[in-house]
Amino acid sequence: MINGKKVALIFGIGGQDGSYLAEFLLSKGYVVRGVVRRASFPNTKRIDHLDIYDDKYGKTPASPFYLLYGDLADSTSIRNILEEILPDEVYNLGAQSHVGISFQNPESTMNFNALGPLRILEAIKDLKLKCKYYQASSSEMFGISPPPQNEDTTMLPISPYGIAKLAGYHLTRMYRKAYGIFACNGILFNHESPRRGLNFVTKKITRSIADILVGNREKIVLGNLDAKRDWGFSKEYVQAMWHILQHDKPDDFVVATKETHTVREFLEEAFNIFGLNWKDFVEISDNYKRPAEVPALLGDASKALKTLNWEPKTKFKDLVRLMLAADLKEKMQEKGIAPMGEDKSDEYYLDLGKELAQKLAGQKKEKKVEGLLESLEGLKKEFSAGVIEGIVNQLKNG
Ligand code: NAP
Ligand code: F7E
Repeated sequence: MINGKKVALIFGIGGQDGSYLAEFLLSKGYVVRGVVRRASFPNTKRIDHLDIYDDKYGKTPASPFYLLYGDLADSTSIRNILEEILPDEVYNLGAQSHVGISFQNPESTMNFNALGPLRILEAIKDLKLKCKYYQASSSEMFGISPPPQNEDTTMLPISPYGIAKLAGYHLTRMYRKAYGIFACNGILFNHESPRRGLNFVTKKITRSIADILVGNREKIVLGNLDAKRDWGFSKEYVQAMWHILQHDKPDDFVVATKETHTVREFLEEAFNIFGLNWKDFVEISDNYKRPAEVPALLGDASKALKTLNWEPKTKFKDLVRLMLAADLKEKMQEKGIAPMGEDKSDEYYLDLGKELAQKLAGQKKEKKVEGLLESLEGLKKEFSAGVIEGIVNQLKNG
């Protein structure tokens, strides 16, 4: 505690969830400290707006917010930070979070995602800290177990990411049971937002549609469209993380919307808003297919609803719209199509997008007609050349 305020320490604060969680905890009056790793190019874009505190207070106990350098692969940094900050709540959101890439980088994924939580928990134990611990566990741990999935579903992961997360999940439970640490798992199903990393499928789709509509690109290249995912809104899911640590006893909770859709349905929903057919814009490449794939996720979050009184409000259709509006806003402002500033509604950008889509459909039609006319010209030439050749041959043969 600092001046009667709870202190939260967030690993992975620069990520999608970390940035929303930091804002949420600050709004609740917490003192927030975040761990970022050194990068050769800024990795704090999502939290730079919180720098206001740095200018005012510096890295002093009085500061509501500041960042420290650390790495989940570096036990020394983790221990030093825990000892210096003496947090009331630790949120471990740091991870190599891309499932596809975990097949290419399995060792570092295991290091950060499995040994990372081990290093934090071991330090909490050794330092005899009285803090609560949140572990960012994942629906990817369910693997090939058929839906719906809840806290009692067998976990059969099939990716290095899922296996590493399952180790983190069990370590969290083990430190709870063996050492009495208030350690909890949030088993979160996919959750997205305008701040989602660019190479996750939802963001890749909404960002590409915005790019297509403003004329930056023509196609989206994707992998498997048949996988089913339960997609929620990150800004709401970080609130569930907090509720999990406020419960009177440490426990594990599924956090999900109880709605599932294929990637194809996401495409349909998004393109339909603009009256466009996704098939005209999507190409499939094996480059984006995984060696093994979780086929279907559908979370049953009844326990969180009953115990924590937590419920998601933003469902699939709203999520698609809010992500599209955010990407359209950014791309339209970049291109000078929409005015700068924050005061326009999502509908404003979606409506502008519909106008651009109509133009695009008109251009596509024109191009198609031009193409057809060109082919007709070609045919005409070939046909007359053929006829002429026939006549010449007939003349030659008497
Ligand atoms: P994200 O945007 O990829 O954020 C992950 C964060 O972890 C980034 O700030 C990253 O820093 C940091 N990080 C990676 N390796 C690190 C290391 N070695 N040391 C210190 N920090 C490191 O992921 P997210 O969507 O916010 O997800 C948050 C957590 O929830 C992750 O653990 C993820 O696996 C888990 N999760 C996510 C979902 C989902 O659908 N979003 C669902 C279930 C569970 P850099 O910017 O430097 O890379
Ligand atoms: O893929 C398919 C892909 O990478 C979703 C992470 O937050 O949620 C996330 O993992 C689906 C998969 O998310 C492309 O094969 C098709 O079936 O957006 P994603 P994910 O793998 O479900 C879990 C719960 C986490 O814990 C993770 O941290 O979409 N897909 N084409 C594609 N996926 C990507 N990324 N790119 C494509 O081009």
